[in-house]
Amino acid sequence: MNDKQTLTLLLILFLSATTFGQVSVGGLTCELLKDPAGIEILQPRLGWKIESDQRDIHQTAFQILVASTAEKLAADDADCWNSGKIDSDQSQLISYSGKELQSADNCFWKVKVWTNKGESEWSEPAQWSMGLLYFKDWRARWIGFDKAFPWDDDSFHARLSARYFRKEFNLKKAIQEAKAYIIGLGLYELSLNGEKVGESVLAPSPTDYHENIKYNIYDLTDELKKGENALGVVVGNGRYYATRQHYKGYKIKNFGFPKLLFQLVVKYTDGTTEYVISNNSWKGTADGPIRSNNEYDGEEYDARKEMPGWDTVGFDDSNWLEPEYVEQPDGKYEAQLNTNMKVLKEIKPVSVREQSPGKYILDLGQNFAGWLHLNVNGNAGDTITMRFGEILQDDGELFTTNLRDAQATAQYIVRGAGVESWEPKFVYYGFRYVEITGWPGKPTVDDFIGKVVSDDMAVHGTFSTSNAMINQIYHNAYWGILSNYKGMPVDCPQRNERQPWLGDRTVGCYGENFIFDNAALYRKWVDDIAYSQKPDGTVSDVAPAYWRYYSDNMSWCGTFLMVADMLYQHTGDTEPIIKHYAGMKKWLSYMEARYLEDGIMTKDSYGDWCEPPATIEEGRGKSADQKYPSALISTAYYYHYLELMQRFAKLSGNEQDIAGYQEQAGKVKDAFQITFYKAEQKGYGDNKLTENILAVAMGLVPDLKKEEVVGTIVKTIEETNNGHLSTGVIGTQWIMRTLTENGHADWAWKLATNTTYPSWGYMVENGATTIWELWNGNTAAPKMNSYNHVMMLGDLLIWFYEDLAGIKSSDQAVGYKQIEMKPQLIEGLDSVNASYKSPYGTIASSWTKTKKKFEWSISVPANTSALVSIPASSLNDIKESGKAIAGNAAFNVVKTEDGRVVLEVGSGSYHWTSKL
Ligand code: RAM
Repeated sequence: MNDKQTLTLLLILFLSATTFGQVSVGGLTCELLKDPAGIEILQPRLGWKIESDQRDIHQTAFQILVASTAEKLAADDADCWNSGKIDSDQSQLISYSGKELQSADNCFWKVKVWTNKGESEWSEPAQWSMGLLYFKDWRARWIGFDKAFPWDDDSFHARLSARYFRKEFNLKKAIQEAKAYIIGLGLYELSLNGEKVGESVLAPSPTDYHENIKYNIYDLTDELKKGENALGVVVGNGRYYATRQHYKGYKIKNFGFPKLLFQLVVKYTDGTTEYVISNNSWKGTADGPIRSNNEYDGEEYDARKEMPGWDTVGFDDSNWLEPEYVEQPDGKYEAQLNTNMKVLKEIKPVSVREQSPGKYILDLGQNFAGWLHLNVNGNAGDTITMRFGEILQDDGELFTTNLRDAQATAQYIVRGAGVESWEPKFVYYGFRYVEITGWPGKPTVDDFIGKVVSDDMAVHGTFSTSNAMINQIYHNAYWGILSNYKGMPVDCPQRNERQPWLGDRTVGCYGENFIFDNAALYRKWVDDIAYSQKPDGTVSDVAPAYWRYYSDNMSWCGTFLMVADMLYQHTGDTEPIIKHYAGMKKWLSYMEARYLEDGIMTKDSYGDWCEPPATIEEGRGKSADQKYPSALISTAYYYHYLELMQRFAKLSGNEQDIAGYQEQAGKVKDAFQITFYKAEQKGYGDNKLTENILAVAMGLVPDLKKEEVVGTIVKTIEETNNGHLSTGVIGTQWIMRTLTENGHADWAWKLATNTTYPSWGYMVENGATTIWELWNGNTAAPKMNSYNHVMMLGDLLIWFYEDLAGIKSSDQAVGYKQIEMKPQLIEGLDSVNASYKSPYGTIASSWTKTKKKFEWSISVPANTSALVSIPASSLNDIKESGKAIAGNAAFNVVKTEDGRVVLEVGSGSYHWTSKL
């Protein structure tokens, strides 16, 4: 080989190495989840992320291999599906279309991509498993005790002990695979040979058990041993045995006594299968240490009743009972694809002090949902009582009036065996402070750990700014949202409510997604909402409908559509829209048939719920529980839904409906203008801030009048409200974006940074570590006064990410296939640093501003593009990584307007600087 040939060969080797090295593929998902167990659709959708340190990466083709075992996949033996090389830029939501999948199948898969800058290696393998697709797949029987025991008390504050079940069994052959399927209602904890299985707590996710029930799957292949094994299951009440019994004429749904369905499927290496199922060969007792467990009232534990070794082989269960075969619940069984709750964090208390002799107040320093772990050394029978609350009274006592009749108490009776550790299993508390009485000796902070218990959700956004108040509000939002994810989004975690109210999340769910990967939870929730729908079309205000509230209104019930839309916008998933289109259409028709009069939706329930009283004094001591139904609000939302339905009709293949919705929207818009517009006040209805904001936000204002209505909005904020908002739940959902879109980001900023009433900052100034239910939460009548409610966040988080950080999905290519990056420059805000894990990869935006210069680092994931709006009066004022960009073909100039240059860029990291 001569020199030239050697050089050519080296060059070829180098080029092929770099072609591979440039692009890799990972982050594999099935149905947008990592390695899910229990998929129940036959064509699950697959996705992946492409990584590269090169810019402008586009996928041009992909190939997927799916095999029934990990070994087959490793050998490229794709016995389920080999897609072949498919030319496509799609890297999310690609439907499996291989061999027909069966119940409990395992699928191992990998993917390889081709891009404009080379191809990847095969990805690391990922997997999913199928759920039990047919009722006949369940061989187990429901067991339980359909009665109260002498120590139980089924009066109003129902007290029921936990039910314990156990089973020993022998596995005679070598195990190839073992999977357990379990439904423990309301809540269960599973253990095997004395060890808790998995990290879930308070499982499964709650549903309306008349409609559907979630089962969990555990892979026990590694935990089971050949020979003798023992299973233990403790079952608690959850929402199944309702927190309140005999609530005469009241709304609460009760389902019955706790019960269990369990099935272990063991496949031996010789090809045979063995089942261990719940039946009357199990043993059970209700006389264990958990004497009572009630979500509102708390858990009582008598350590003297512990049964050491009850879930291990050889335990003497001769005095345990034979469980009864109990009626199976009505709901259909579904694999739970949203995550269970888990202990997510531990909090060390900040202080403990003696309030009065023997009564201690422990401060955790943060309001949150979860429980307290304790270590205690006492005498048998010592009874420790812990009461939980969110704030203290002026005299330092625990404040519990706002819990209404929720007793929110934990009781621990000491066993007397040296240092004992305990935490509850089947309840949670919403609290920052704990009152402790009956402690043997004097407690110290080291005796306690706060355990934060919420859905195990990935945090996929980060956000911080140069403004300390904004950062604190973000912190409070984070903790508030986390506290209220309980397998469903509840309104509050502390009082005798904790209901998944639809109206609290209408827009909030969209903002929350910037912080938490909540898509699986909201996919479940949109199903919960659909299950709440009655045959006539009405949808509940609370879903799952534990409370029977069917008050018929647009702003709460329409969350049905809004959640499906949020999932579509953030993840590109049309499935919830397709699945529920018929139900949404039915609900709208139902509302129209009953309440539509000449284009006006006359029925509303809550109005602009929890609107702030004009001053603190005006609202002092007053109950906020006032409803002011408003046809303006319901009509504005109705119009918005008619617009959404046009889009949904298209996305779900119901094009024939589009014209009807369009025509109807036109009529409603006209009727809205005629009915509500008042020329003399240059605004709508009673000229309230919320009314004018809705008119603008929903696109109901004729073009010629828009400027003056926006003027009225600003005037209300500036003059009437002295620089504050005056919106309740409804107006706050749109206020920040409406101001910003209409050229008043500065006013949005003022509202966001206010520290006087009413504002988020006012809450912070008054000690809030979460978000309050009421703007005047510290002075209103305490009956309805939660200190951990998320509904007042409105569209604030959306504004933080979309408008301050400039991370927004384009609605032309949803799910962040195309990203719009347009940070607002606001006087007083000097820097923002944010990131968001989109389906395609992490989007980052970090900027700083001085009087003369704007500096901005961004990351755009591979296989997406971004429209980047850089503040600069001309292209010549912009540099990227220190180099002028004028004349560089890599940067496609889309437009120059309003002091901004808008470029279209491909994936990669960029560092922009511009002259201001
Ligand atoms: C209350 C809660 C909830 C709200 C309903 C209307 O009980 O505050 O958040 O949605 O009322």
